[in-house]
Amino acid sequence: MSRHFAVFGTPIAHSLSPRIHAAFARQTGIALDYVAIEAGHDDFAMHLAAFADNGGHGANVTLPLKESAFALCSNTSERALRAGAVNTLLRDGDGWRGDNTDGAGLLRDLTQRNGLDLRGRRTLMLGAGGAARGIAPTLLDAGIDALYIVNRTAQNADALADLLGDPKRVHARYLDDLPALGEFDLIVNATSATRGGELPHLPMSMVGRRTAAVDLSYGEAAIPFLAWARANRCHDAIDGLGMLVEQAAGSFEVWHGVRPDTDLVYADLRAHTDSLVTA
Ligand code: SKM
Repeated sequence: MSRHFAVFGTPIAHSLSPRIHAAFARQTGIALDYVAIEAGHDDFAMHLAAFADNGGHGANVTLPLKESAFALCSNTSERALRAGAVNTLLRDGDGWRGDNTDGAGLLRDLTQRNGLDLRGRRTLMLGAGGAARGIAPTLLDAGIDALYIVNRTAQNADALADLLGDPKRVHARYLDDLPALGEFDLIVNATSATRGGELPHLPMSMVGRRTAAVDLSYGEAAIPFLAWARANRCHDAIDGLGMLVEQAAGSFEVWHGVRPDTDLVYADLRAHTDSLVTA
């Protein structure tokens, strides 16, 4: 019997999650269907309830719904609780169990696929929304030296810093403070602002000898930040495609108890997105 899965968010038409999960299903011989469902803040709960009524077994949640998803879970994993955000839902009785595989996905991509050692890195994270919340606890656990959170709305940066509860290492700052903050070894763009092609002014003084610049998005959306990283000679410029595949493998494991191999799926997606960007 084929189990039902979906990804919720907006905009969702270009999500690669259906393609990734179909590939994992072929690889593991597990029968499933996985569709993309357009949903915003106003209608997410309604769409999710309809999905559950139709036998929905599990779902991913993306922008801008990760915090709303957290709020409607009947229980959550430890990592979702720390993030206050959920990207993976699993049907649990009459409710949903929430998990978050974003942080582990990013960590795997950076350390295993890209060979980065995160320990001791002075880190800047742009953004304090659902994506930022998912990855911040993992970066701290991976041994980064300090985490500066900078967000257009300073209140959100403060709230995330409070949630993380590590005041010696975590600092919320304003965009205007960037020129005074010195060099960073890791700069993570976790904002969605650059999807609209808008990049805040990022001073060159942030770039040091081994700065790795990482955008959590991929394809067109990652172009402005990665172009800035290359123009300013960052040591590494990494997009979010590898993280996307790894977080999907994490969700797949939560739902099916099997961890799929990600290398071939990543190679397929890389060719696919490169062809779209250069088209
Ligand atoms: O966290 C992931 C989410 O699970 C799926 C997704 C997508 O389909 O684009 C992106 C990320 O937010």
